[in-house]
Amino acid sequence: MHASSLAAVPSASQPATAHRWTLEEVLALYDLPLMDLVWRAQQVHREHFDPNAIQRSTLLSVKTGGCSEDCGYCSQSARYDTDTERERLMPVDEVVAAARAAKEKGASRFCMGAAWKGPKDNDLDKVLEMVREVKALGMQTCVTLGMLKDGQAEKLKDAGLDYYNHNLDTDKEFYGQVIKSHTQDDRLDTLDQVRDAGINVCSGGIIGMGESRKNRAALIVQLANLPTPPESVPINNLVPIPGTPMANVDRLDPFEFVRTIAAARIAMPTSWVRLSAGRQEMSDELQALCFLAGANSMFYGDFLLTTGNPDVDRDDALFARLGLKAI
Ligand code: SAM
Ligand code: DTB
Ligand code: SF4
Repeated sequence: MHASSLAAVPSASQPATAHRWTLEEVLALYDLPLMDLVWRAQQVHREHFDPNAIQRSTLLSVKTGGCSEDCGYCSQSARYDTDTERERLMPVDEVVAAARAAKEKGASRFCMGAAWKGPKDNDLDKVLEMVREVKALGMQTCVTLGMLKDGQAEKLKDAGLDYYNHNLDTDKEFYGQVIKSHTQDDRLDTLDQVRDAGINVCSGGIIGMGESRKNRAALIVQLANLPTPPESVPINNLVPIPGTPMANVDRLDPFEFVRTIAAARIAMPTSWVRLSAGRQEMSDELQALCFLAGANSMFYGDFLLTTGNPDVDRDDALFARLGLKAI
C-alpha cells in the first residue's frame, strides 16, 4: 500500500501489529552498520508510505509557562529559572487566526500545546472551542494538554479532535531521572483514555537527555508494543534550555538520532515517524538522512512551543531540493 494522501493515515481502529518487539531485537537494529540499518528502514518505509511525501503540522503554544511539573528538559516548568514567561490561555480568535495562516502556508494539521499537568474543566471548554473552529477551517486538529481526567478525551473527540499528543518521553528505567512529579504509568493511563475515545494517538519521546542506547531502544519497544502502536511517533532531539537541569547535557551523536528514527520506522511500519524538536540545529543533509531512514512528518513553522524551528523558507527550499511533496 502506498499512502500518498491523508486518506491513508492509519486510523485508531487499525488492528495491532502481530509482532511483539523485544529489547534484544531493537538493540540488534541499532547495532547494524548504519548503511544496512537505513537500507532496511527505507525498504519498510516504501512498503507502507510514499517515500517522497512528508506530512506537515504547525505548532502553537496556546498556554505557555508556569507548569507545575518538573520535567528536566522543559523551559515551561515553573520550577526552573528559564527565559520563558508564564502566559494566560490565548483567546480563541487569535488561535484561529494562527491556524488560518498556517493553512495558507501549507500545513495540513494544527497542533495546540498547553503547559499544564492536565486541563481544568473550564480551560478544556475553551480548548474545545479552539478545536471546533480549527477543524472548521478544514485542517486536521491536534492538542497536547498533559494528563486527562475521565470524560475529557470524549469531549475532545466530540469537538472534532483528530490527534492527541502525549509523549512517553523516555523509557521506564530512565523516566525517574528526568521527571519526579508524575510517573510514566500516569502518561500510559492518558494514552489509554485517548485510544478508548477513538482519537488518533501521537506519542514518542526525547533523546539526547543523557540516556543510554538501551534506554532509547526500550522506549521504541514500549511504543511499538502498545496494544495499538501510536499513529504518529515524534522523535525529539533535546533542545537544551538554559536554567533547566539538562542545560549542559552532552550532545547526542547525530548518527545515533538517525538510528533511532530508523529503529522507530522498522518497529512501527505503519506509523508516521515525526522528525521533531532539534531540527533547527540540523544540517539539510542530516535531515535528508532522517527522511531516508523513514521520518515522514515534521513541524512546519518558525516556532515550536518556546524555541525556534527552521523558518518556512528554508523548509520550502529543502523540499524543492529533495523533490519532497508536502501532505
Ligand atoms: N504539558 C504537556 C505534556 O507534557 O504532555 C504538553 C506540552 S509538552 C512541552 C510536549 C512535549 O514537548 C514533551 O512531552 C516533550 O516530549 C517535548 N519537549 C518539551 N521540551 C523539550 C525540549 N527542550 N527538547 C525537546 N523536546 C521537548
Ligand atoms: C512533540 O513531541 N514535540 C513538540 C510537540 N510534541 C508538542 C514540542 C517540542 C518542544 C520543543 C521545545 C520548545 O519549543 O519548548
Ligand atoms: Fe509541564 Fe509538559 Fe513541560 Fe512537563 S513537558 S513541565 S508537563 S509543559
